[in-house]
Amino acid sequence: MVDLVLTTFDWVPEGPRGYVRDIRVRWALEEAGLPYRVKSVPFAARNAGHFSHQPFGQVPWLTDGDISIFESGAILLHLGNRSDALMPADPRSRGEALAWLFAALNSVEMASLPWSILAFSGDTGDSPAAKRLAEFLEARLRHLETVLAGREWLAGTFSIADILMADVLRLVDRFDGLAGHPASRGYVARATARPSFVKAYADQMAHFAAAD
Ligand SMILES: N[C@@H](CCC(=O)N[C@@H](CS)C(=O)NCC(=O)O)C(=O)O
Repeated sequence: MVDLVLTTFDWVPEGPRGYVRDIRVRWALEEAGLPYRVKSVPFAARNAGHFSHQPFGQVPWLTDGDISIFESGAILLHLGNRSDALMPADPRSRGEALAWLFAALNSVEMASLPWSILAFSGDTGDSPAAKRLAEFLEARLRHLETVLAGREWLAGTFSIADILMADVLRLVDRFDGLAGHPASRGYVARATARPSFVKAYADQMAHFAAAD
């Protein structure tokens, strides 16, 4: 009996394909070797049932039996507690993984997402607001580059912190924001070469293509 059910949209436009956040959950589930099913909700019409699982009408969410969890970070923490493949066992490294998981979301993605939205909409970055956002992100990336130059994975061994950080940086790299940050680029390449990411990516692309 498969208790883990990941819910994502039935379809999204081509632009975000490969970057929809259900990939973080697919990736973690594949790393952990946990069996799961994928369910779809309509992208076009979000109903009350959708909002009862994800209060912002977004995806992903995961159900584990009768537990329903939204927010990709919370979902990965839940899975990290279920599998040693996703979280180091010793308390010191576990603490590091937790800190980097929040850093990925609250220090790096917090800076990268507004920048990515502008890049995605084709903003050339000439306005004062766009320049300010680019500088804000650059400051985060500069410090992260120093960290990543000295280690293979954020908390010693590969963990959910790496899934989140690599996925956040992958979107920055898509718009060439990692130019001048070779260690960060190498980290993204290393993470996305993992068979679990390759499968998660292929599965997401196939899922959305099936609805075209
Ligand atoms: N903080 C949320 C963000 C979720 C999110 O932005 N989901 C996107 C897909 S990647 C979405 O549902 N977008 C549609 C919308 O915002 O209406 C998480 O990490 O789970």
